[in-house]
Amino acid sequence: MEFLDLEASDYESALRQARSTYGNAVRIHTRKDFTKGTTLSKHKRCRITFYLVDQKPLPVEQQSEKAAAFDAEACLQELLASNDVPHALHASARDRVLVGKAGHTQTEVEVGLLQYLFEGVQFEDEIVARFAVFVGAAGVGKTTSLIKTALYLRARKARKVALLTLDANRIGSLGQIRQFTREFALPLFEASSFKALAALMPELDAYDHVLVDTCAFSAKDGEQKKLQDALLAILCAQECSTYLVVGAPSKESDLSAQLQHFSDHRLKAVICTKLDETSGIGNLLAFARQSALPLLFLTDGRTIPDDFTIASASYLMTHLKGFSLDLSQFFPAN
Ligand SMILES: Nc1nc2c(ncn2[C@@H]2O[C@H](COP(=O)(O)OP(=O)(O)O)[C@@H](O)[C@H]2O)c(=O)[nH]1
Ligand SMILES: [Mg+2]
Repeated sequence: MEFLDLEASDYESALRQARSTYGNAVRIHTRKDFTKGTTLSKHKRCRITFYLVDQKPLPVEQQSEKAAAFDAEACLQELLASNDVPHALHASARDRVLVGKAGHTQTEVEVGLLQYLFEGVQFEDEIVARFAVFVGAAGVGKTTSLIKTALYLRARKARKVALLTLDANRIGSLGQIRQFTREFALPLFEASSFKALAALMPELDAYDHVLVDTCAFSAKDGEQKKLQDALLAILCAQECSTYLVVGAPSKESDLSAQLQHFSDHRLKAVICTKLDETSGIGNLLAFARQSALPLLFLTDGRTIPDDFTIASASYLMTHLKGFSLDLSQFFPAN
């Protein structure tokens, strides 16, 4: 299959341009939103990667044969597989989508599956609490997302934001967050003891939001984990929300294991990273529904601050594969 790229000012324009050249044969593979230009004159761009499906018109008699021969079951199975929907859900998806009558059309199958996939998936678009703690497995993208979130709150919401790391004992991670905060001129506070945290509290009062970076300790790091949990308890006695950061390429069972692992924290919402590295979002949607936690932010690349967006059904739909419908019509872009 050949993939084509096209860049425009936004997703809708890119899609329109692709359609004006290739008609309804266009199927979106991935979408990338980014900004171009210098600090003084930045403008938003969107690059779509798409492929074409065979749209040769059939003679009228073949068209009706084809319509009669449309295999709804096979179509559904293909969509479930190409979007990495967990196998455990295939039977319930089939029951929901193909229920009621024989001879479903392709549109009915696709609309039914969309409804099934997004049913119960909740979204949130704001950080309200003063302390926002990011927890999640090592390497999932907590620190990177923390910086992107801080820049988003500062630039788009005009909030006064500081970063606080409780990960101050590990030289590598401390170096990384110091470098980022220097580069983006964000205030950074470091605390790895009660005394240090207590001393910082009056200064932290000056900020609308303090975003808190943590370290993912395993069971064998018992003492360090206890200390971090105790420091977090001090913050959570204040106005505090905890966000679980997960990676989109993980299987639904691994995502659920992460949820279990961090269940001691009262989780407010999920931030999902690495959408650019996943082959399908079925696992993520299944997890979002099953966890009953809203999705807050999504990231789809390493670039700070560009590869970051507020979670929405319209954005996630651009990561679905194999649909013939124009998915942009289902959920207008934010
Ligand atoms: N491809 C991709 N890489 C990411 C994304 N977010 C973070 N990363 C990379 O993942 C690695 C670990 O990120 P980091 O923020 O240090 O993870 P942490 O250990 O959870 O704090 C780094 O190399 C990041 O550049 C993303 O959305 N997409
Ligand atoms: Mg980190």
